[in-house]
Order: sequence, then structure tokens, then C-alpha cells
Amino acid sequence: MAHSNDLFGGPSSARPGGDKSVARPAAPAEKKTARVSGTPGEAGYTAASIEVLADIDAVRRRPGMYIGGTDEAALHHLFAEVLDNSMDEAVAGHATWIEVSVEEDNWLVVTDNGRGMPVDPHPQFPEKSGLEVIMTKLHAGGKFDSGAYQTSGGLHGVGASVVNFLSERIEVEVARGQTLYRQIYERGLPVTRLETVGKAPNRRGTRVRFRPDPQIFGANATWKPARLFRMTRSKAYMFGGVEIRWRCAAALVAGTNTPVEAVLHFPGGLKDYLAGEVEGKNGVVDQAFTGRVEKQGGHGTVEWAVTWLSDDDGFVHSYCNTIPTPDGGTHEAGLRVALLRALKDHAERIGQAKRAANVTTEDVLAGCAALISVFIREPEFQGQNKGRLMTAEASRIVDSTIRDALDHWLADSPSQASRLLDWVIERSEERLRRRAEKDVARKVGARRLRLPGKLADCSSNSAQDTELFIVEGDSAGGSAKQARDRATQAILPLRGKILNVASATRDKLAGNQQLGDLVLALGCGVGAHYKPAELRYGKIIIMTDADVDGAHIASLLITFFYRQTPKLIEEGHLYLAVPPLYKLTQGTKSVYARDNEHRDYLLKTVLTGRGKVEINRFKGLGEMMAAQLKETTMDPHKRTLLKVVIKDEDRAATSESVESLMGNKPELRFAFIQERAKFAGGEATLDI
Ligand code: 1YM
Repeated sequence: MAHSNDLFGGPSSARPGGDKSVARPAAPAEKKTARVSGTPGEAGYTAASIEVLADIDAVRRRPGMYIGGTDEAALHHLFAEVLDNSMDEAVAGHATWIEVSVEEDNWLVVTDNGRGMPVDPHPQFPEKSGLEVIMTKLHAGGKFDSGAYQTSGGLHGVGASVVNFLSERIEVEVARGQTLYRQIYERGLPVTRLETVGKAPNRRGTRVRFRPDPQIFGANATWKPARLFRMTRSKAYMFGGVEIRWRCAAALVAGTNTPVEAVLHFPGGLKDYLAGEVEGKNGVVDQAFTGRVEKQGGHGTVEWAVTWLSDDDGFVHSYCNTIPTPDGGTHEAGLRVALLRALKDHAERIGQAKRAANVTTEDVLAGCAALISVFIREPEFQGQNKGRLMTAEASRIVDSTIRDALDHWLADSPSQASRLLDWVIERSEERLRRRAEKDVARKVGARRLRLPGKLADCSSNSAQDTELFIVEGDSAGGSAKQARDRATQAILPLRGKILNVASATRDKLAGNQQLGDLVLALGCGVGAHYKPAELRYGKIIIMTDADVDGAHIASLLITFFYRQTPKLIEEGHLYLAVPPLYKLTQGTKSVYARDNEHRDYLLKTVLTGRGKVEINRFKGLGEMMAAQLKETTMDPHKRTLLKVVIKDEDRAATSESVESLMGNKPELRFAFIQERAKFAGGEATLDI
């Protein structure tokens, strides 16, 4: 950052040559101490001049504190500060026009026909003119000072000094009392006295011509005409009582749609502004709700323009004393309360209170395009870049003014009023629906959190197209996890034999980890607490090894389901996977056999007379490669499943058999159930 004021070095520290300091601009060396008015010669500085140098130093060292940085936005902030001073003069009723002129070589000129900055000696610093104090006195609490309120925001003169300190050169002209005055500054310090230029019988007001300092903003920082034009136009909308004349060197806007000349005058104020902003968009109401209520002396004046867009997002743009407040604040809060209250009151008046009961500010603001502008004395700002209005009174003034006006507006056009009310009620219903959906999603999420650690769940939440594979042992579980379709297939590995439900005590059942995990994974509860709608998977598939142990585990599991969740079986959710026991390879051809009988059948039919057949017996699912497991047992397009069913007419017999078969003959038990399942289901084909 360029920093040029060598405050503590004093005048004698001027280095020859390269020193481009503000205190010593390109002027004869012997005149350098005369740059600050009131400096009593070479001997030293007055208190006032030292203060100025300190202020210049502070601002140039840390421009970010005063204008938010040194980027393009900050550069354009200089313009806003100067324009604001002219706007203040217009809003106060002293100026009727402002002229903005963008010149070549990065010069910018703002002129107004107000009273002209005071030029008499300043009461506090009689050796200085009012103009010089305005241009060199840094007002307390920089606009971007964090923490402190900007107590003088919107008042005259704030910012003029900051603009001066950050400008390479600034020329101020004041036409006042039929006389034209001029003073020139460089990097904050006067390089001329306040000169009387001559008579100015037909002129009044202030003209500020300035060029930002490349030492601060960089050599390539230039005014952007389009941006300046937007800022200027928005100011013109902000106060319908002022005409802003725009002029820009043609070379700077060649080939763009920024005009060379324009007269910006919007007697309709915010109403015109809003019309421009929502042009071509569909409105809920035909006519925007607009108004301006002026309070005594302009203090507490509120202007607003509000409409509702049916197909677009809304916005609320707020201003205080024509300065944008992007972070909202008390005036916006007042607007929100007023809109909600007036609409609810109206609903009550027309007997719709019940329908409108759930309407909140959020619903009223959905699609609401609103501009609100307030004028108050000594506003307080806070927040990042002072973008939020804090003055509590603004909230009360805006609320009462707009609520009153909206009451009348709604009463005066009942058809618009009901259209708006219906629309807002619809928004509230939509919001409640969305919230209900979100609650469901959250519940699903919470349930997921309670799932057993061993479960490798699928990503889909839909019970319809998902499957839970109950797998025997961790190693088979590992293969199954690799072979699965993550989206729809979940794997729950169970270690070893599970508890025999039919013979276990209640306590033992309740404390059993394996079954506990299974119940959690299913999600639907057991016994009297079974809730079919909560079942988390469409198919529960028992996948055990194709051996006697596997058969035993499968039978124990089926018993569990039969006893604890018979409905789950009745509703057709329970299946047995049919993994192969053998792989038969002849040359390049491989087939899988589910048991000895099937193996012998395949050897006799499919693999006869074509050379040596290699027979591999799988010791368990864990031994199979993931691809094999997928192809033979898990892939929905290739596998075979056995559906477990309870044959209706056999209900009593089934129950009896399960009871009697719970002894120590697991093979028998499995064979029995499997057989029944096959008979009843009739859909299984073991076509490997
Ligand atoms: C192109 C910028 O600054 N115009 C301007 C500024 C002031 C006045 C008029 C003014 C204000 C008052 C009295 C007053 C300023 N005055 C002050 C200070 N245009 C531009 N036009 N007389 C003239 O508010 O009482 C600061 S700026 F300090 F005198 F109030």
C-alpha cells in the first residue's frame, strides 16, 4: 500500500528525488510547510495541521477502514460519498439538480445547485475556511470502523475528507453569495489558497472534480461508466425531487449501452424504480402497493413500493437517507411486521382468520419485491460495512405508516386483496408441507443412526426395491459386501449359530446381540410391536452356506421370523438364497450345482462326453469370489430365490411341526421348512 505522509519525520525529512509524499507534492520545496493553512512557517506545525497530517496518514495507511478496501468497489465508493453530499443538499430542499460527468483521464465531476459549501472562516478553526475543514477534517468514527456507530451517517460532509485524502487531485468550486471560489488539493493537502475566482451572479452550488490516487487504487484503476451510471440512476429513483444529469466522455462508453448523456428524473420515485425492476415478470396483484408519507421537516419520511411476483423470487432493497442498507435493519423489520399484520387483520375482517392462522412473515415475503426508503435524522448503522440500520425508531415509524396504508389499500381493492391473501395462504400451506416432508426425512435419518454397526446398509431409503441379505459369518459378509449393489442391497453378517427362538427364554431373547441387530436392521419391531409399514426392506434374504451348518442357521432364522414376525412371511418378504455347493468346469465351460443331486444331474446331462470335468466344492460363501457370488446368488437377474410361505390350509400343521421339530435335528427341520416353502410358493426354479 502506498503510504506517503511522513508525519513524524516533519518537513525536514523530505528525501530528495523519489519521495512522492502528499505533504510535499510537486511544488517548490520552500513552500512545503505552507500547504496546511495555519502552519506558522518553517518552525513547526499548529495542532490543527498536525491533526490533518495524522488523519491523512491514517486514511491512506488503512483505506479499508474508511471505504472498505482498495478494489473497484472501494474506488466507486469515493463517488458515492461525493454524490451523497449533493443528494443530502437536494433532499434537504436546497438543490434541485445534480450533474455527474465522467471525463477522460479518470476525472469525475459532481456538481449541484445547492447552497455551496460554507467558505467563511470556521468558528472552531478561525484560520481555516469552512470548506477546508470539510475537506480535511476526518469525521469521528470512520464509516467502516468496526464496532462504533456511525453517528453522523447521512449528514453533510462525512466522507468529503476521505475522498480528498485518497485523491491524487481534487478541485472544489463553490458558488455562493454571487461569488465563485476555488481551492485545489493534492492527496489531502491544499495546494492553493481558497481563491476568489470572480463574480457568479447566476450560479450557486458546489462542484467537486477529482481523480483517484493510483498510489492507493493501483495504476490501472479506472472509473467504470456502467457502474457509475447505475449508482447515479438508483440515487435518482431514491428521491423523485431531484433531476440528475448524466454525462460521460463518448470514448469511454463507445460500444456499450451506457449513455453519453441522460437526464435521470423519476417523480414517481420508488414506484418507478420497482416498475423497472419487475418489468416483464408476472405479478400476483395488478398494481403495486406504493406510497410516500412525509413527516414534519422530512424526519421520519417513509417511501415504499411493494408487489408480489408469482413466478420469481422476491427481494427487499432498503435505503436510509438514500444510502443502501444491504444488511437490512430496523426499517426492514418494520416493513415485515406491517405486511404480515395488515394481511392478517384483513383476513380477520373478511372471515378468513382461520385459513390465515399459520401465515408467517416468511410466507408474506415469498415472492415479495419490495423497496423501502426512510429519511431519518442521525441514523445509526452497524455491521459489516455499516450496512444495517440500527435506529429503533425507524422500525416503529415504518410499521405504523405502512400498516395504515396497507389496511386502506386492501380495503379499497377487495379483489386484489383476496388474490394476495390466497397466494400468501398457499405459501404457508406449501411451507408446512415441506416441513412435514423434512420431518419424515429427519426421522429416517435418525433411525439410520440407530442401525447396528455390522449392517452395511444400502443407500436407497425405499423399502419397495431394497433387500437385506442375512449372511452367515464375517467372511461371507465381506464377499457379499463386495458383490452387492450398494444402492439396493444391504448386508447383515451374523456370527455363528443364532439363538433358537423356539426354546429360548424371554430374557435370553431380549439380551441376544445377534437377534437384536437383526431387529434393528429390519426396523419394523417384533411380536405385538410389529409394524409392517416400518419394515426397511422389501425382501429379507437368508443367505447361508450350502451345507448342513448353513441349513441349520437358515432354519433358526426362519423360526425366528415365523415366531416373531409371521406377518412378514405372510406378506411375502422372506426368502432363501440358493448359493451353489459345486463348481463344475469342463474346458472353458463352468456350471454351478446347488447340491449333490444337482451335481450328478449336471454331470449326466450337461457335461457328458466332452472331456475331463473339474469339480470344485465351495467350503462356504466366504470362499467364493465376489463376482461368482454375485452371478450365482445375488444378482437379481441371474439368481434363484426361494420364497418362504406359510401355506394357508396348513396353518395348524405348520405350527405343530415347528414346535415339534425344535429338538436336536436341524437337518430335518430345514428340509421340512424348505419343502413346505417350495410346495407353497411354486415359483422357485433351481436353474443354475
Ligand atoms: C459535489 C458535492 O458537497 N454539496 C454541498 C455540501 C454542503 C452544503 C451544500 C452545505 C451544507 C450546509 C450548509 C449545512 C456541505 N456542508 C457541510 C457542512 N456537493 C456538496 N452543498 N451550507 C452548505 O448542512 O448546514 C459539509 S458538506 F459541514 F457545512 F455542514
